[in-house]
Amino acid sequence: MPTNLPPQYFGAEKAFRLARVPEEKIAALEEMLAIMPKHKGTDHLRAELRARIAKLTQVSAKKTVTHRASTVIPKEGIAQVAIIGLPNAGKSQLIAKVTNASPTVADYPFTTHTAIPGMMEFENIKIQLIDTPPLVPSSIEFWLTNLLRRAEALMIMVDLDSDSLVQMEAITAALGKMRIELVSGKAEEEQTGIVYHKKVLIAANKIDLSQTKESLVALEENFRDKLPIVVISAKNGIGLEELKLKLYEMLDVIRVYTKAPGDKPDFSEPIVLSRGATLEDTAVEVHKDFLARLKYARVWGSGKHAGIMVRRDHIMKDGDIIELHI
Ligand SMILES: Nc1nc2c(ncn2[C@@H]2O[C@H](COP(=O)(O)OP(=O)(O)OP(=O)(O)O)[C@@H](O)[C@H]2O)c(=O)[nH]1
Ligand SMILES: [Mg+2]
Repeated sequence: MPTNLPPQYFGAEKAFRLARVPEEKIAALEEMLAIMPKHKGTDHLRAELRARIAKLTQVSAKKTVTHRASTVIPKEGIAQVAIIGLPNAGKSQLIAKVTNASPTVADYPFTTHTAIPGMMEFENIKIQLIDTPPLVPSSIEFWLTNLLRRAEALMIMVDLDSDSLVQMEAITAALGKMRIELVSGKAEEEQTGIVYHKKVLIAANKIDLSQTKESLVALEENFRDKLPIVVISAKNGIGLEELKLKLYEMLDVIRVYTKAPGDKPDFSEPIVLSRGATLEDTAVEVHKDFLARLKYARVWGSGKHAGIMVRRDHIMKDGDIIELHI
């Protein structure tokens, strides 16, 4: 039976081969396990990976007494976005404001010690945001590295109440050590297993405070041309709608709706696809059997189409409505 492993799997496998210490090996194996599709063809391979993780966990437990936190947060919604930043930047405050989670927000640094997921609603979709501990050398553990590498995108929380460039430098240095490189929204993502490319949105927080202008100007002058920036106050709710929109745009996805013949489409349940997805990709999302069974489809939307028949390689556009005929 074919295993149909996605390309990211081979990236994780390469990371495993390059890993030197048990914790790093475990992180790579867990990543491989999380990426691997679950079906009969992969049963054996998944069991093998679990056995290797169990063995390595014993080795690392003998060496260290620290408790190993669970490393993989199951993905929910259309994408997983990790919020990172230095202590006290307002990461937990943002999560508390825009998601259903309620992490502790406090005026002292190093409040957050674990990853806390929360769901953020935007129009008719949900995006999973993950609160993380501050990104300073003392709190970067393997599980955090693994989490950031697995996330679809990152959000950097900059505290405008202190020097934005110093923060950006510290954050990019920490990411560099994790072999994570930031790319602008448009760049092609390539998961080589040596360098992990991540799209990022910079959230410049605490704009409600009075002494923030200098820090914001410096941030914009240095990063505006390279990365998207949104100015917010997580506490007072300023700029949060724009933040949601920019995050959505950065994910570079489209929404397609299905309808049954003679019916109206259901706009509450979009099929979310990467930009450039074809009719075939859409059909598989609806049901895996549709790849073989699809006879033809009709498409409405994209400006000029009105129920025209399209081929399997037809590129879908945002807002398209399709009727699948099997
Ligand atoms: N004035 C102002 N204060 C904020 C804002 N966002 C967060 N804060 C305050 O900043 C402090 C730190 O907020 P947290 O959300 O706990 O920061 P964090 O980034 O999660 O901090 P760590 O968990 O230590 O990494 C708290 O006192 C918040 O009330 C904001 O938009 N404006
Ligand atoms: Mg926190």
